[in-house]
Formats: sequence, C-alpha cells, structure tokens
Amino acid sequence: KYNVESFNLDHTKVEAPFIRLAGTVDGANGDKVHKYDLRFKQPNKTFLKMPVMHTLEHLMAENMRNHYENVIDLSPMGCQTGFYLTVFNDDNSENIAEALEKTLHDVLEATEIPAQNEVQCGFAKSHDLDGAKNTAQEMLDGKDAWHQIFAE
Ligand code: HCS
Repeated sequence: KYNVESFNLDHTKVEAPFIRLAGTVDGANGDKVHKYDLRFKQPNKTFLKMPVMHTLEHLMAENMRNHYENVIDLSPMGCQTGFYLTVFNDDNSENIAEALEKTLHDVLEATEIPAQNEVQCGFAKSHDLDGAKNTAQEMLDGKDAWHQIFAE
C-alpha cells in the first residue's frame, strides 16, 4: 500500500516557509516523479485564505512552467498552508527554489489572473490578486530559510 507521506510528517516540528522533497515515485520506464512541499504558512498557526490560494495556484501553475520545464502539477494543499509541486526527474530542491523565486516575482508583476473565467475555472469568482501578491512578497522575504524545514 502506498502511504500518504504527509500523514507521517510531524507538522508541529516544521518551520515555514520551506521547500521539502516530500516523496519520489519510480515510473516503470525509469522516470522518477518527485513531489515537493512548498510550505508558505506555519501549520496550525496561520493559513492562506481560499481566494488567495486560488489566485496563487493559477499564477504559479502558469508561470512556473515558463521557468521550469519538468512541472507535472502545482496544486493547493487542503490545509491551506501551501502547495504541492510535482515534477519529473529532479530531486534537487535548489532548482525548485530558483524556479519558485522567479515565479513569485511574476506574481508580483501580474496585472491579471490567468483563466479567471467560468469556461476555464470552476470557481471563477473566488480570487484575490492583491492577497496573492502580498503572500508572494512574504514568501520571497523568507527565501533565505526555504532550505530549513525543521525548527532548531
Ligand atoms: N493544478 C493545475 C492547475 C489547475 S488551475 C496544474 O496543472 O498545475
């Protein structure tokens, strides 16, 4: 049985913000799929409001792929403290940090939200561009600590 890695992480011991390689799955043909935990908020202390998360998801899902070609998916965590980024064949979180930094700068520059319409999105009213920008700035401000996952 493949277990849910996150259920085995002690969320009281981590210190957000951070980037964490959360798991790797070997494909049958030699490719590896890596799942990263991009943690923006401290678990059980703070959280991202849904419209903010949603706008960050749209902007990051679109812009991350311009900076980094191995993206499979970027999706919000249900606990509203961060995102999962799933990629092919790259277990070096430095590369992820580099792409995330560029992507968050794109969020700061954004003038519109990609796919914010009822054809392309399932809850087009639930967005917050200013909130997403504030969160992107906050995440960038914590960049020097992205490599440190656990509190000392
Ligand atoms: N999580 C999706 C985008 C949905 S709006 C993706 O492809 O990264």
